[in-house]
Amino acid sequence: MLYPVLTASRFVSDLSGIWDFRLDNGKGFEEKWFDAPLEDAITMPVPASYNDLKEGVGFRDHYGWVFYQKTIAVPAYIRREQRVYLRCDAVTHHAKVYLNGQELAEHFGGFLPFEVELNDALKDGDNLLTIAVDNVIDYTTLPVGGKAPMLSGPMGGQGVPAKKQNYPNFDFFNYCGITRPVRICTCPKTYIDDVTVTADVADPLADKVNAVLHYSVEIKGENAAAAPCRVEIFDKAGKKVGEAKGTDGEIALEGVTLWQPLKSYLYTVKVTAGEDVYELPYGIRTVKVDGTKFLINGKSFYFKGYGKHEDTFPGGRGMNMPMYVKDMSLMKWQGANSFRCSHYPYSEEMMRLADEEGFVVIDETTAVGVNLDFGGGANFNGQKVSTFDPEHGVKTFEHHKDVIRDLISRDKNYACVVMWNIANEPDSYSDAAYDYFKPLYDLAHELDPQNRPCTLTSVQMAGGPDTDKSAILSDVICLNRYYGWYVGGPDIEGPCGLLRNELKEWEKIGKPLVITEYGADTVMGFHDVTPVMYTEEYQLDYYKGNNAVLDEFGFVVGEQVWNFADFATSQGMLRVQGNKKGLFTRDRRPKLAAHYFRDRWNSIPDFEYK
Ligand code: GCB
Repeated sequence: MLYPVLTASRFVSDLSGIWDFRLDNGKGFEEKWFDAPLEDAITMPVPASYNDLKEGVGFRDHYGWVFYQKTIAVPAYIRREQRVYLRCDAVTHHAKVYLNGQELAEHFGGFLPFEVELNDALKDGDNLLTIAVDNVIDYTTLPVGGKAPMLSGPMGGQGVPAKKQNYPNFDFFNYCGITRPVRICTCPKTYIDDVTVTADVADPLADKVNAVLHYSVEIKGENAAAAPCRVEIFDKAGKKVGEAKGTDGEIALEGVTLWQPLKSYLYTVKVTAGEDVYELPYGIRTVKVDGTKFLINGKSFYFKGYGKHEDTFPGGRGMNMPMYVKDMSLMKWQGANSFRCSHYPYSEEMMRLADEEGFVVIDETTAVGVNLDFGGGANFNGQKVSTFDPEHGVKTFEHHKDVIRDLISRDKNYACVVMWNIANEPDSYSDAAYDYFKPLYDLAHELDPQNRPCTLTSVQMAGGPDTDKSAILSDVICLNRYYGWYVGGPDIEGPCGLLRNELKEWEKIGKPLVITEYGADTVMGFHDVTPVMYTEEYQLDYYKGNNAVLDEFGFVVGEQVWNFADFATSQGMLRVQGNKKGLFTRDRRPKLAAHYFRDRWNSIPDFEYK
């Protein structure tokens, strides 16, 4: 799905601002709140998660539907001349869209965009737009939530009584609402629906790099078949460097500037189809797994960076442009070159910024919590149930396919995306795991026009290559490991020996490996001469111990710490006002270990480290 941009033929009207809002009291649908202005409405910004924006547990932990409302108007001449649609970038997790009381669309999944045609539903003058949002998560949704009575948490919390609960099977707060922009977009009635570009680079290491761009344009609408199509390529200075005609074709470019990690270069692909014009920023680079190396532009790349979250105060998971820019600046300050979109697709603004700034991104689906084994299990009536148990296990497979499809459709053209992460810490070790995941990897490979590597970030419980099905399926092995924290803490030396032993096993299968999570909770300001868990000294020693082991192995091609910054979670015995594993606090103050990584990463080259 194309990102909405202003061009000579397209208009975008951003509906960000204060909307009317009301929590459902269980009667919202019965009383048709979508049919008339909301009574007793309160104010709510869009985009933002609503949870932390008003006081009280009832508000923060509201579990169920809420209603957002806004009056919109679109001039009649635009409605006559153009296709008018609503684009919701992310509504977490389940949305119903109404215009003047009429239901126009329903969408499942809280982190990917959807569009709603408005032309036929819009009337002259004011129109009442209502978006109802549900945050309930269960065994059919991604992320996965537990709904059963007497649950115990992912971190092994105590049982909670059988009442409706906001109960995620993952370790981040279930922020929800309209978290990314809602826009009214217009385009000609015959319009460019999709653009796909790939590049064949003859030799990325040559003095003069030549490339052939392959493009494909999908045109829809009244005169789609007859619309003449032209594609032009402009360099950064705005000079035209190539062009072609037709909806599918090739454009040869000589002496291209490659998109490189931290040295981004974006061309503009300008598509004209009939009256419609669309412009796509596009970076040319290659990605390849070669033996135990991860090659970008033909050179062996070393991932230095983080698992992140979209998590800030007080907007929760709401789009936060200043923080995106600040985070990228801090990452550069630290000498990092990459991050992972843990545990859901990030906003398109963040992806475009990563493309622009040259960060290398591991792009992740919303499949977190596909594992009923945590802390005894987010399980069925208190009894342990295997994740893929046909009757009582997860029922996420079909939705998982949709998410992969929509993610790749949204992000396929970004140069920053070098790998797809199919799931975070799923049950990749039970017998049924292979049958669940194999078709999903196949689907991602098949759908991605660049056929990038696929992986899943594997949980410690999955064990080594003999038990973990990701060993066969993943092009790059990605491990989340907590040696010296959940395993063996407060000892660091002993657990690091276990890490060494485990890596020796993985080394045998001949694939590159990235440690995609390792970390220790650290409360800013806690200090001790003897490293004690939760102090800044402990976090530092933890990382020094683990890194020394990672440096021993040539096939380890990256280290991504958990986490870039502290973040909000559900409450639990192991969570001190949230997860404190950040190198930075939630308001981006560096802990001791942040300075250590700054030294380390600035002395590790992006390429040919090992
Ligand atoms: C993990 C999860 C991540 C958690 C982290 C932790 O393995 O992937 O979501 O936040 O551990 O801190 O426990």
